[in-house]
Amino acid sequence: MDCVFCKIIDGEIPSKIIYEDEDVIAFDDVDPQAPIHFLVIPKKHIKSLDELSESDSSLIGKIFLTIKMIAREKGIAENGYRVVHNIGEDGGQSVAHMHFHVLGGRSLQWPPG
Ligand code: DGP
Repeated sequence: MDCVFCKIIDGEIPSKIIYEDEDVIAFDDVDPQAPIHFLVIPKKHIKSLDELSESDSSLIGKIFLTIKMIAREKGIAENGYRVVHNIGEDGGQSVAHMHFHVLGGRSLQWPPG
């Protein structure tokens, strides 16, 4: 499958991996939009949450617990941070493998563009 994030999972494309287990992987975004900007993704190729099924519910829980763990490790939990999941064309999704952006380390503006 021609998926850039599957290639990161397989080690075909190098990345700065922060955390990895049998189900999820987290790595720094190549185009950071904040002092801390990493992505948490499932190893299973799922396009977005729009394609989730009941059997993925524990996987989603694991992704969010991974976000919490890394945010604490990186020291952004106290001041706060943002989790973003872009879905489809209007959502601004450019990589068709479900990923959660985690942004922190500065005050973030709202609303997004
Ligand atoms: P989105 O627009 O929500 O689909 O975000 C995709 C993000 O993925 C974007 O912030 C840049 C990041 N990205 C794309 N290709 C690579 C890559 O090869 N390595 C890393 N580390 N990040 C990538």
